[in-house]
Amino acid sequence: MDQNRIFGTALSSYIHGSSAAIASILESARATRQLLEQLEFVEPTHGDALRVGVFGVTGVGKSSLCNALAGQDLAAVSAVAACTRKTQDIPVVSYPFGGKLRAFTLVDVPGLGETPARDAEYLELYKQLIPQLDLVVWAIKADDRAYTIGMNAYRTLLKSSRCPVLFVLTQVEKVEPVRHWNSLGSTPGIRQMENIEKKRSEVASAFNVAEERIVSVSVTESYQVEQLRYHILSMLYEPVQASR
Ligand SMILES: Nc1nc2c(ncn2[C@@H]2O[C@H](COP(=O)(O)OP(=O)(O)OP(=O)(O)O)[C@@H](O)[C@H]2O)c(=O)[nH]1
Ligand SMILES: [Mg+2]
Repeated sequence: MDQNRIFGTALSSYIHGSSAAIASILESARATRQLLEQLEFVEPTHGDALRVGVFGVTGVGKSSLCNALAGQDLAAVSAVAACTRKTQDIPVVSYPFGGKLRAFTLVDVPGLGETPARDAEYLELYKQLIPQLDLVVWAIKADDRAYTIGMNAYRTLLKSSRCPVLFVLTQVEKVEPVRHWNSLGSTPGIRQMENIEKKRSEVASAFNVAEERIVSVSVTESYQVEQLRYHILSMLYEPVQASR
């Protein structure tokens, strides 16, 4: 489904003549296909209870992302105030291509940046959690450009940690020009896609991570949520060896 959308957007950019957008959309489709091809997994490398922490600044949509990935509204969400106050385990089960059950647990946590006192408390909470995690999903709101809190926390907690990190740009339908969002296909418009790609590269350089480790998602538009789930699975489970 996501792939069809991507090709739909690529076709539309072809019609409207934006070669940079075509290139980035096709690259995104190629990356998706590569991920999908890896979806026959061998056993987990990290034991049975795979745990994925969802970290980031308050309001970026961590709890909403957890609910979307789990396919159930298990975590409370707020449109107006910092919401999550305690960690919450959220189970996710998946049968990639009708194959073997693949499961992991998302750990939803309170967000950073509310007050200095809360930050101290929550940073300590993140720090205690990291040794129990197999992966951290670090969420950044796509239309946010104030990185200080997130960057400091990431550097302090994870830069030298062995825990892998996957970055997620959330709420990408809010990237300008907002009115270009393609509601019919639920995909970004061409100019939005160009700006999302620029944002990915900016975040890659700010946080010093590879662009391939940054996935863009919109929960309200169900855009690339499936792709994110596959990306998480591919980082948790070893792909089958080419010789098998
Ligand atoms: N437009 C839009 N809004 C979203 C999206 N994802 C989440 N939101 C909204 O963003 C607001 C904050 O979402 P939460 O999931 O509570 O954010 P959070 O990061 O868990 O916040 P804390 O628990 O305070 O750390 C809510 O109003 C959500 O409905 C999205 O993809 N698009
Ligand atoms: Mg929350």
